[in-house]
Amino acid sequence: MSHFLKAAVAAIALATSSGALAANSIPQDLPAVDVHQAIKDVQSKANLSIKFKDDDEDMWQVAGRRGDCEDIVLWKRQQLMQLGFSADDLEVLVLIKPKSKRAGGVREGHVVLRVKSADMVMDNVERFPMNYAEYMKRYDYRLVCEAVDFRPSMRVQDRCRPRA
Ligand SMILES: [Ca+2]
Repeated sequence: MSHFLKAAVAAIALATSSGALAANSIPQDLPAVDVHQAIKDVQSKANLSIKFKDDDEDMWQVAGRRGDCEDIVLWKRQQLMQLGFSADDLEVLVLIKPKSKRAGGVREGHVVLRVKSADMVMDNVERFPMNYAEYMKRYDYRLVCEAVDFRPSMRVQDRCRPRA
């Protein structure tokens, strides 16, 4: 399926599941794709349904009703893939603040989801997705790597794809 078509199907699936569009009223001509709306909807669904709860062991698992930043990212990634976004379009980014204090010998890091095709970042502390460049600038983050291995317990560096 082409990216365009997948995104269109995703937009329809989301509209249908949220009750905004009855299944029998899907038009024959596909509507203008609103990938941004789909991303926004997943973001707000996560904000409403998942309660932030930190874990000391840095375990990566798809959030249920609770989770921390990486768990919520995995949940959003799963949701977007169910809506037709491709795995290649969804980057799990590990970030760090250059000046953050060390806590227990480890500098405070953060994990966010970037949707490459829309150039948007989804962060659990934000109400809405943000443009990637604006986001990085606002928070003064440094990109550590893109995580590509999501098994529950691993060292961060073992999760990462080397970046060119
Ligand atoms: Ca976790």
